[in-house]
Amino acid sequence: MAIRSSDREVVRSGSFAFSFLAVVLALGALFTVASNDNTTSAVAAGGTSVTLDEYRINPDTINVAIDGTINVSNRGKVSHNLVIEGTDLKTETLAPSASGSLNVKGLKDGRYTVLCSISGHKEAGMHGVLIVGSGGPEGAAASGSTGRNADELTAMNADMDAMMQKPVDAYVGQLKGVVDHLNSTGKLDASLYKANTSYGSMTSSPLAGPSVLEPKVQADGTKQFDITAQVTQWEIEPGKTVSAWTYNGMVPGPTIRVQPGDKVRIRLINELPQSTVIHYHGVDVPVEMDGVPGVTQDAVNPGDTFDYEFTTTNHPAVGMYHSHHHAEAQVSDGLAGAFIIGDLPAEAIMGKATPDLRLPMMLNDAGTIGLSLNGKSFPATAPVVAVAGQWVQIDYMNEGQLAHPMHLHGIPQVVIAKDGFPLAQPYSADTVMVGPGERYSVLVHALPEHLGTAKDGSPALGIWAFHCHILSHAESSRGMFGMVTTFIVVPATAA
Ligand SMILES: [Cu+2]
Repeated sequence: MAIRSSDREVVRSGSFAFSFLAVVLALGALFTVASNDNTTSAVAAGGTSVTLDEYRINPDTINVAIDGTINVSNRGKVSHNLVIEGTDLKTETLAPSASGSLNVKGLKDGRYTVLCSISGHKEAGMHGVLIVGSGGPEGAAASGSTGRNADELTAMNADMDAMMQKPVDAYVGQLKGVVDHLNSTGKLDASLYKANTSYGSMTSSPLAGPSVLEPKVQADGTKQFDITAQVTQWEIEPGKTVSAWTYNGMVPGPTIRVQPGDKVRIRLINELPQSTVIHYHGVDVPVEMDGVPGVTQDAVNPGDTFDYEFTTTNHPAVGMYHSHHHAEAQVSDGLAGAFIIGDLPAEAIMGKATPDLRLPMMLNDAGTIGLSLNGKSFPATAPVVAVAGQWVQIDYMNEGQLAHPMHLHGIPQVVIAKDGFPLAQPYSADTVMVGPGERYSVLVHALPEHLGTAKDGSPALGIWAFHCHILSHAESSRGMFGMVTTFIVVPATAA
């Protein structure tokens, strides 16, 4: 039985899959076009520059003049080379940071395959197309024994598309239980979301963001939060597990939510192999509690415990708690979480005091965690799900080392606060640039007009791509990865 609004079918898995794939494929197409525009190398008199890293040849379409030279640098962490398939032309094996050059003398006008011949690297993604001169007759090779003809290039493109589809399928697979239930009962049951990666110690649904830590309330009313810093195996994307440095076994750490005027004790238990501290970023605390080793306190040694005690201010805050010791590694590897005091004033916009869903979205781009949203890389990222009519507040928190322009397709983001300070004049944007250390709080109003349309004209799920718009943070020659998710609008009848 399908979902019905009076007698109309409003959600069907077919329309779900169709609209989702349409969105994602359109996104993919956009990225592919932009990527080709941006990464096809120019043919310069001084030679063409190519970089190698894990596991890409950049650009993956290389133009070089007849008898020209390709300058190759290894920017990766392991050795690579660049080989022109079917010829004996190749660079020597380049150690990390090493450079070499490759002269294409003797190659005819045409298209060739380039790759890294070190075992496993081609399969991991290190292959590309080399266009010598004009690319040969009819834009394809047919040139000599080494070029690619049009059929071979078409097959290569089909292979690439199939590879890029795999992460999309893995992402969509997480939603199958929710969609099947919608179709059979007409109701949204987010608990049927089946994440394609392990969330370790996290207790709540990934759809609600990092779980909120319950305090131990003491006799004097103090809210005590026990935070154990420890090394945890964390699955970033399906099949890829890294050594993360975590608070309470999850990335980001559990969200700490308190109210203005609360007496708070954060008990840091250090089970890491290094000293650490906690700094309260964007939260007003006495200087002794500010968590800067050697300045406001001694670093907390492995095996030791430290209590941070303060009374929260009488105004809301959108803060973060994170390491301030060897932080370029400790925070990048996962030691960060949201610290939220109260609610931002937004009644004038929403017509009610609090949003239907409030979701911290932690951005990271470095360390063992890498490019990620709330500790996961696409296709492991969780979507944001809202019923038409609902308001969602997203608190972006950038714990990375780069700025990230967070772009939501289709629905405006109303920016209501910067670093937890309410804006006198909230403004709408489709892309919000979030620099390292910054927090932007935005409201997204899901409306019926943001739903999709099924083939029979009835409303279907509206699935909107939601990603960092630095394209190399979201797309690669292997498909979408990193800072990509979706915002899904569900018909109100399903609530
Ligand atoms: Cu980015």
